Amino acid sequence: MTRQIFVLNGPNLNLLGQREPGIYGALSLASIETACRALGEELGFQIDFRQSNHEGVLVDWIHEANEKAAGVAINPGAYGHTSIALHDAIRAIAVPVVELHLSNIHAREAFRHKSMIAPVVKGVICGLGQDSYLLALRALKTLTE
Ligand code: CA2
Repeated sequence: MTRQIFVLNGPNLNLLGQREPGIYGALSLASIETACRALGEELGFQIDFRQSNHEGVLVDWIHEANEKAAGVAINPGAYGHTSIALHDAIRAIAVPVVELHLSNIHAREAFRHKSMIAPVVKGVICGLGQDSYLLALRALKTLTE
């Protein structure tokens, strides 16, 4: 059975590969999407990969995931550090959510050490670049079985 998985990306992640390769790697978001689709196929997932710079759009997509998807992998970008709205949205849905970050947020500025959504997700993966996305999908495989 093929399950749909939402892979959601927050603000500024559309800029990946263009700047700050030392922190985020040289890959573009499009190439990460391609890798997610390839692994998704292997795992029996149909990947719905999206990015928005707008907090409310991410909230709407989390609600939509509860209707249409078996699980969510989310890189909330900087909203992960600030957004009570994302916390509440994730808390309100029944499907499993995995938080991920490309960089190791704990090895960076103090303001990145706190995640507002960490208490309401199944697990958090960070610091592994593109592999953070792929490991989140592998975790969702187990979580949705
Ligand atoms: O490490 C991650 O994946 C982050 O979620 C990325 C966010 C950052 O605010 C989080 O603390 C950690 C920022 C994404 C911005 O990406 C850029 C890419 C290229 C140039 C500038 C920003």
